[in-house]
Amino acid sequence: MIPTITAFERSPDRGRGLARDMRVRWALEEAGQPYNVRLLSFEAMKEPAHLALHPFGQIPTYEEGGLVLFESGAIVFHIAERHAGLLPKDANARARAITWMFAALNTVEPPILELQVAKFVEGNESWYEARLPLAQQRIRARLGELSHHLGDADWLDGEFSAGDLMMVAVLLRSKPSGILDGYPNLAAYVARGEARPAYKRAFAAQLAVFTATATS
Ligand code: GTB
Repeated sequence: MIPTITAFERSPDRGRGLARDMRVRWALEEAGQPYNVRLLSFEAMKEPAHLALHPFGQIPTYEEGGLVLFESGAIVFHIAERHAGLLPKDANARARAITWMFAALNTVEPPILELQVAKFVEGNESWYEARLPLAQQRIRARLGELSHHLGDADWLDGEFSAGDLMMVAVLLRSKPSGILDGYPNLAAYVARGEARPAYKRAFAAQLAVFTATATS
């Protein structure tokens, strides 16, 4: 059964791989699984047909036979559990890889997201500029700790895993602000993720959507 995922018809990031369908596409590519994509406008995401799949009216979703999932972390975990290549066989190593998925989503992503949301939603507020240094400081604290942990290793815990996939996807969101450049080992870690053939295929697929819809 070929799964169907949802993605932005016209992504606000202009197809630079920052929307959350990218991590699902990447996981499917790592697993060697074909997939279909249903593109949604912002209006369609809030209509009953999509709300029946995603209670918060967002992308991505994942449909496979009778199974419907939302939340990029849950979807990547589902893919990683069912296909080889994203989770180690050893039970303890597997648990650690899953821990890194949670760390990416629950500990590293929130401060990165806070800065992005501030820019998009609060950029015109009088207090916007005053709030930036603290928001940036919170990101630097997390990246500093992560950088210390990674050291000169290629991946967070041995072989590449779904934990790295999720961490790289999250760190990519700190790239446009320039903050990632302050941590050369993390920048190199992200570059290693981006260099993976599966990442490149996923990136090209979501960029092709933007290119096609921008010119149509
Ligand atoms: N926790 C959920 C998950 O991980 O799946 C969050 C899902 C989510 O935030 N989806 C966003 C969405 O559907 C798209 S990815 N937003 C529409 C809405 O909530 O109405 C977030 C995103 C959007 C744009 C950029 N960008 O332009 O750089 C990056 C990320």
